[in-house]
Amino acid sequence: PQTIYLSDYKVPAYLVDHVDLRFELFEHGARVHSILTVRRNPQSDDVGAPLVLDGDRLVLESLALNGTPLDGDQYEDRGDQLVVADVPEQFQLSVVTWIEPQNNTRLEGLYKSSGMFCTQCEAEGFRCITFFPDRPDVMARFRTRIEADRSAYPVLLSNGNDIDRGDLPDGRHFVTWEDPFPKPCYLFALVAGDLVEKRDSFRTRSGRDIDLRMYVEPRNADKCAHALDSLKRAMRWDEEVYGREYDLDIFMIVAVDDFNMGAMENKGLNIFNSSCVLASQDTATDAAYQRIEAIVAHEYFHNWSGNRVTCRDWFQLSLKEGFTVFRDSQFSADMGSATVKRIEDVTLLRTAQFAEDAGPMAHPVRPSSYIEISNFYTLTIYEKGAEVVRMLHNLLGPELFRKGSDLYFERHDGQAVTTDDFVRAMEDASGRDLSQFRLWYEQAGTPVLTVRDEFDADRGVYRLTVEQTLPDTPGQTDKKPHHIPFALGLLDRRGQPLPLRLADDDTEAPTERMLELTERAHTFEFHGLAECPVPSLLRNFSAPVRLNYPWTREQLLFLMSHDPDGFNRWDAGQRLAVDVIQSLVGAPRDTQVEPRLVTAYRHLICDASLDQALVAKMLQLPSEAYLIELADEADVPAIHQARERVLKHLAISLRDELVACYRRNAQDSAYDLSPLAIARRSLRNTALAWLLAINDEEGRALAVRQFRDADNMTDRIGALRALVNSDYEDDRNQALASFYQRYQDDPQVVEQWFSVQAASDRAGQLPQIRALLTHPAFDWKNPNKVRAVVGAFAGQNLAAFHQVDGSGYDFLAEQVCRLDDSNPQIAARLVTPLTRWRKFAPAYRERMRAALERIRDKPSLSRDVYEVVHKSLA
Ligand code: B3K
Ligand code: ZN
Repeated sequence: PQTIYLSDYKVPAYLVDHVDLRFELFEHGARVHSILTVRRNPQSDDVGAPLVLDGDRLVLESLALNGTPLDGDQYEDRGDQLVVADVPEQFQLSVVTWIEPQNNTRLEGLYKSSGMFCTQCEAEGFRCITFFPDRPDVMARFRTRIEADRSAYPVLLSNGNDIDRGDLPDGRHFVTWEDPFPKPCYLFALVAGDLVEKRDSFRTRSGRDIDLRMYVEPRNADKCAHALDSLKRAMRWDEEVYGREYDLDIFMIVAVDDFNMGAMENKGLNIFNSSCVLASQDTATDAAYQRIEAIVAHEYFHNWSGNRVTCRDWFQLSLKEGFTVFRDSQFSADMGSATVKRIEDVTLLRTAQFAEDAGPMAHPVRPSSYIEISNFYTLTIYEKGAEVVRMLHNLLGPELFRKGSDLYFERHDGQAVTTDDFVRAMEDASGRDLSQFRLWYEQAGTPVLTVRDEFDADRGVYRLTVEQTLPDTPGQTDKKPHHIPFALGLLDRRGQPLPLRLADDDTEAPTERMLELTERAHTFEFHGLAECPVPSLLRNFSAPVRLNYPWTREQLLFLMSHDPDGFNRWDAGQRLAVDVIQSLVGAPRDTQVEPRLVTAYRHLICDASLDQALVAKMLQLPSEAYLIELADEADVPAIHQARERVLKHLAISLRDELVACYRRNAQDSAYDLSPLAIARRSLRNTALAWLLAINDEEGRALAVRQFRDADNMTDRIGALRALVNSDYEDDRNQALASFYQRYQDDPQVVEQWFSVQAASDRAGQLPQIRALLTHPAFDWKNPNKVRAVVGAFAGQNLAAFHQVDGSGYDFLAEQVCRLDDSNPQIAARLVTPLTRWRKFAPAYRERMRAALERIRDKPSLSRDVYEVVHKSLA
């Protein structure tokens, strides 16, 4: 396979102003008629270039230029390209292709999902529908006519406004849609199906009424309210916080069961994975409700950050994704607990993105090459990209940042631009020099900050030295220092914030500062201090870096209860727990568990005056995945055991407190989704999980009762999970059977049922995983089911996956090879755990590598899997 380089970028030789599409949809295939209005690009110096259109698995039925059919010698159909030499300055090209959506298992282009037709065109799916210059800097106006059988497909949707509809012979009908906004073809969408429509409306701040419509299969009609409410909140928020108003008269959301990712921001017609949009109290957990709100907002926000202003090429993907993730995380922070949202984002970043950045697939936020762009929808592009935008927000402050985003949208509306254009708008609006900051887009790898300090009691000066180092990553060494916003505060021994005087005469000093690091090392001096302070560093995680400071356990305990920065309170607790667990890895069985950890957790559980949402997070021990990420050479069973030991020790020591916590947080009012109600559900389910981890009989009774009586999915599945992870085998099996019985007709709940088992080291050992794969509800064609079983096993059930005989790795390799032919995008994602092979102790490492080699040796490997496997082994 060929590598594509950013440095090879050239403006398109031809532009397409208008696309006229007509789809004839049948059960045995679809005919696509396309009329492109094309002209030479005046900006291109490629004079006389042939017209080159992309295509993938298309059957070309006819081709005409300005109405005249072309002979076979006037064009060349190369399979993945259609080349027409000798074209005039301006012309119309008519292309007819035949495709087979019913056989499309890759879920790219036009395909069928539970009886309906739908599309996924980002990044390069439009070329699976018709021949087209499939690149985001070609922006055209689309008109789309869809024709299909009226009774099987009463609903026919595409982007924009419906301008015409009517009947056709043979029980068929058509609807025509017109999108007035020029867009890249990756934003094209089509849906045809027997769907019910839920309507709502939104009045914009300028007084326009927008028609909101959600389309779902009839059985899901009662699961739309949350998405529609979330949408309205997002629309209002984007007006208030970014000054962005919606632009079309209709906004549509469609739910489909078979979808490669979470959702897609097609202009005016967002398509969602059912699991990321459908919710009811009985079927969706709190986490699902929050995920839905965030994703609905994310896709909606793309209407400006992505659609109105789009990417010039796919190397710029983070331009829209990093910015939009930042926007949706600000939104979620505003809708619920801001501290909890930050904790969740940082947990994902530090666990998974840091691991990616330290592994063989590490790449900059703006990559400089790729083989398959689908492989670059990564945590680095999304989450680190969002952190980069957040750092701009930290450096500029909210007002100048808003000035910058206004300028960006105004300057580039209707254009396809680059991350550099984004930074320039921020620069121009703020007057700040961001040239060094741009390195965040170019250099891969997570910077490491090492902090040292000393106190000069005679002078009352506290000296803080911060050094940054940048690890090498594939193809990048000797990196330059980054421009890093570094938020900090200092606390006195009673936990009071101290003024941060950078000079002796600094009288009005603030108690928190956003310092800026630009050199390899900086020393800051804080004056006028009577005692040595405790530093609170990198507050609210002001930059995506690894932070090293020689904290004592004393200091961490102090910060856990005193830091005014909620994020850092949580972080101090995590660092303490990590330290305690790490000190037990491989240690003799009788090594003591730090008694102060128990005291600290007791305080968290018992002090009802604390922010319960934060407490619920602070009680979560660092995950195995995070502990592995922190290890140099991970011994997974030893890490698993050490973590289990700490958890059980806490549960035994705090057994009565946990029972009291459970009872105090029992449901006492109607179900609601306030942050407090969510926190209380989280607390009672944590209490249950811990009690069952130590086979507590009372805990068992509580779990069985909660499982039976719960009026919401968070509690029902919380109890199920606790039982599944316990030694009470009969209760586990009964609960699993009754849960399945109750929800077998709801695919989104069955997914959860699969993943509770696959992620459990009790219910998810290899033979049980294999049994799940042959369960009647399992479906290889449905990515959610594959993720729920294979993904959850390899990504969450780490002790079961990392078997020293390599059987877990061989199992994964087998499933990757099996999926590679039918859905290469999903297959390539599943490889991820194996790509980290260098991280593990030698016996594991070698077997992981062997599994990768087996995948590599599969005949006719997809480009997607090829890239991941070859880069991992390089
Ligand atoms: N833009 C889409 C992702 C498309 C992935 C294509 N393989 C969803 C999103 O980020 O909003
Ligand atoms: Zn996105």
